Amino acid sequence: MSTGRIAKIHVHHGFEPAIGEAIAAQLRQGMPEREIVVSHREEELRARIAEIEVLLAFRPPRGMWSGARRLRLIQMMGAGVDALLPAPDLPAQVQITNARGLHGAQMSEFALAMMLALAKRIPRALEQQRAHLWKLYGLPLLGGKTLGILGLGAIGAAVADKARAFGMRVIGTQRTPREMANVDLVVSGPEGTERVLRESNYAVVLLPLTPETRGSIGARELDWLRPGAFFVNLARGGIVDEQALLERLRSGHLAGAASDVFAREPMPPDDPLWDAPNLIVTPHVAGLEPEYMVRLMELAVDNVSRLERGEPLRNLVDRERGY
Ligand code: OXD
Repeated sequence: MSTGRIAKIHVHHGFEPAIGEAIAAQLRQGMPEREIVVSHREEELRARIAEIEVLLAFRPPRGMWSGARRLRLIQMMGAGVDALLPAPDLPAQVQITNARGLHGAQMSEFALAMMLALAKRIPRALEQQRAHLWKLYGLPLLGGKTLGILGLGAIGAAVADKARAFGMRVIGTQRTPREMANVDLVVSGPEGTERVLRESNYAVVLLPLTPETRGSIGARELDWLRPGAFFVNLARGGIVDEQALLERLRSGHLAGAASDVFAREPMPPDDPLWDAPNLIVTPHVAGLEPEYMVRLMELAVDNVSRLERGEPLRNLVDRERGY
């Protein structure tokens, strides 16, 4: 493992320049002795790739790593590494770390916010308010209902804790099932997914996007949900078949859904999902909260120091598994 002082840190968000600048500003405070270089455009990053030792990235461009001769660490800015992996051209010595563990608080609040908004029909209330319309409607409970969480990691655990406070029964899937506080049943594999979906009144997807999970929630899986169920995707658009979701919202099989992530981001203005009945669309914001950049900076500072000292890094990603 190569060690040695790292003088420059490179940042590339690849999606939202303001976020790249925000993390760069934090890094300048957290490691004032190092130079922080931001590349907003892909061409800038490509032009610099041979000199980069440490890169903070969210959506790095594909197929540019063979020239990354000095690269030692890619610290991903989010928990997901699907924008980077698989990367067959990435030199073997490059370590990849992600930001897992930083999202539990804000994403669990967001998951509950979406479940409550759907159950309590907040979009309908706002529509009626805009139309000055006074008309009553029924509102299902969360209490006593079953919440199925696909992908019970750190975020799923935080969602389970909050759902339990609402009196929900919580079940979910995990690659290797282990007992979890506030989760009544943890299962794995395709049979586990089927069981969870069949029993759920509310389903929340929190899986990483990997070759294994891509497209894994299609028409068949959505049909396993009980008629009138609510579906929330906070993971990645590529996991869910969007056409199948649209059809099940149009048919009323699903009473409602919320999605923060889409196959195409930013979602083009002509995408039919914008107008899907009972779908709440949010622009990939569930993981953002004001303190996130500070916590991400602290993780990056720690990992750069560990790298210099030749110590094991935090949040190392398994390249084969893709998370
Ligand atoms: C993430 C995200 O991967 O915010 O963390 O999408």
